[in-house]
Amino acid sequence: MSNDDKLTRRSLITRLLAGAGVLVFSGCEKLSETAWFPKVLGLGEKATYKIQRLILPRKAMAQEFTEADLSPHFRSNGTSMPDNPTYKKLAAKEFKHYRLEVGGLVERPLTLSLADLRKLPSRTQITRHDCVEGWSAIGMWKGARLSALLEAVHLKPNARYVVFYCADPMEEDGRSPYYESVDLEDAFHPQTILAYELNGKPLPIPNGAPLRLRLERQLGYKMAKYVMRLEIVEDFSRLRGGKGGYWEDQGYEWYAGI
Ligand SMILES: Nc1nc2c(c(=O)[nH]1)N[C@H]1C(S)=C(S)[C@@H](COP(=O)(O)O)O[C@H]1N2
Ligand SMILES: [Mo]
Repeated sequence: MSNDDKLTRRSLITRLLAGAGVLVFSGCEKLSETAWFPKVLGLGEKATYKIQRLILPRKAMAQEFTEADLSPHFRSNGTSMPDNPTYKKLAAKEFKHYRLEVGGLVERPLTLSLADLRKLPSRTQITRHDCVEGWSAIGMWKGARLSALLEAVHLKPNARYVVFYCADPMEEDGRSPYYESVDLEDAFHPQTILAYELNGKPLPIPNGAPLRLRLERQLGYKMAKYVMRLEIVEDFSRLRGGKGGYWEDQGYEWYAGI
């Protein structure tokens, strides 16, 4: 890259930061408003991701609410009952035989029951869920801190992303499940939890029982429900569509920042 190129890029980023700052700090509530931001600027998702990282302090917390703010009903979106015989058997026994598998680039692969997950350090948070389809809901989530789980498995030095594989098949062949991924920075964020409770009760099936990801600084589609397996990877090259998630493979942003 020539010096001129560098200068142009730098001033472009400065201008983007100024513009984005207005969006981020003017209390922009609607996701649709952030959804167009990268598109209007004509930049790819990598730029958006980098800019998000520049604007927001690395450990910025998503807003939290009080019990008075809870939505009377937390709706379900996407799958509300996985069409998967193995899942249905687990559900019939109230997930007593459910096991979360954690593997990939780890020194100590683990298999955890719900009781094991409940023994991990937990966090409870009242947050707003924003779906790209234009609805929001506030719920109280309790779950295991993903950071605690990742510390327990001892990541290998080349570990970069956590991939979440779900129980719901997304194609008629019944084989390709819903899946998602996050980088380690988001994985270790204090509000990133594997939730097993919603509003003080075991997570209902329509909302992802027995375990779903809460990733509060990103959009709803990142928050994998019916999580069965975690795989730690270095890149997405061996994942199905190579883009890091079911919706990403159809063209959605990988970093769905709010
Ligand atoms: N496994 C799985 N996870 C999923 C989905 C899905 O269809 N299957 N839908 C996503 C979308 S688009 C949203 S908005 C939220 C919906 O969560 P809810 O059903 O608890 O409202 O889950 C996300 N995670
Ligand atoms: Mo969504």
